[in-house]
Amino acid sequence: MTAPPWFSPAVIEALRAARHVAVLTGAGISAESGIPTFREALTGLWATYDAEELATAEGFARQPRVVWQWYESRRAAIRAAQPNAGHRALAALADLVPRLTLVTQNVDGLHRRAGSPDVIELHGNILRSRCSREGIVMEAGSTSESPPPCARCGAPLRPDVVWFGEILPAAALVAAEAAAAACDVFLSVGTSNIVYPAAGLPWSAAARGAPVLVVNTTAEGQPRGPNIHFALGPAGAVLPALLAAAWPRA
Ligand code: BJW
Repeated sequence: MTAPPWFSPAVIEALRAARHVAVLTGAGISAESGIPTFREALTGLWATYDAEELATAEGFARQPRVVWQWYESRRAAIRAAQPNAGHRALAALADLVPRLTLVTQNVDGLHRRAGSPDVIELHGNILRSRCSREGIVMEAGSTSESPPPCARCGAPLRPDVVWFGEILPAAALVAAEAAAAACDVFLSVGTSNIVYPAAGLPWSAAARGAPVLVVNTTAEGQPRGPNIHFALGPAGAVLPALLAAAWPRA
C-alpha cells in the first residue's frame, strides 16, 4: 500500500486562508488519463524524432506530413481520454477558495472537460487548427494524413498550439503572470518546469514569499527555495488528498 502524501502544515494553513490561489499544470496531470507526457509523446513510433523537429514552425515547414501525423496520433489519444481525479480536484478547488486562477501548459482541454471554468491555456489547444499563413482558427475537423488546406487561402492548416520559438497568446500570458504576482499560494502540478515563460511563474510567486507547492512524481529538476514545498506522488492521488487535508469537512 502506498503511504498517503505528506503536506507541509504551512501550505495547508496558507491554502485555508488564501484569497487567491494560482495553479500551473503540465502534462503530468493528464498522465493518469492515459495521455503520454510531452516528452513521453516522443517515444515508440516517434522515438527517432526530437522536439525541435516536431514542435517548431521550421520542423512543420520541412516535414508537414510527419508533424501533422504526430499531432493526429495525439489528438486521437486525447479524444479517447477522460479527465481524472487530479483534474476533478482542481475543478472542485474553484468552489473552495475565493479566487482560483488555473493556468495550463496542456493542449488537451481536459481541465475544461472536468468542469474548470476560465482555464488559461498558455500553449493553445490541439483540438483546434489554424491557417499557417493567416492564422484563422478552426476546429481540427476530420482526420487526415497530411495538413488540409485552409478553406480561405489554401495554405496548410497547422495545430493551434504554441511551438518552440513562438510567442505565447498575449492575454493568456499577461493573466498568468498577474496571477503569479498576486496569489497567496501557488501550486505547480505535473510539469517539468523547464519550458519558459511558463517555468518562470512559480519562481515569480516564490520570490514574493508566496508558498509554492510542487506536485510531481519526482523532485528532480524542480525549483528549490525556502518557501517551495513538495508533495510527491501522482497528481490524481495527491490533489484529492490535498483538498481533504485542507478542508476535511468539504
Ligand atoms: C507527473 C505525473 C503524475 C508524470 N502526476 N506529475 C529562457 C531561457 C531559456 C530558453 C528560453 C527562455 N525563454 C524562451 C526560451 C525558449 C523556449 C524554452 O523554454 N526552451 C526550454 C526547453 C529551455 N521557449 C519558447 O520557445 C516559448 N516561446 C517564447 O518564449 O517566445 C518568446 C521568445 C521566442 C524566441 C526566442 C526567445 C523568446 C514557447 C514555448 C512553447 C512550448 N510548446 C510546447 C509544445 C506545445 C504543443 C504540443 O503539445 O505539441 O508545450 S513544448 C512542451 O513543453 C509543451 C508543454 O506544454 C511544455 C511543458 O512540458 P510539461 O507540461 O512540463 O511536460 P513534460 O513532459 O516536460 O513533464 C511532465 C512532468 O510531469 C514531469 O516533471 C513528470 O515527472 C511529471 N509527471 N506523471 C504528477 N501522474
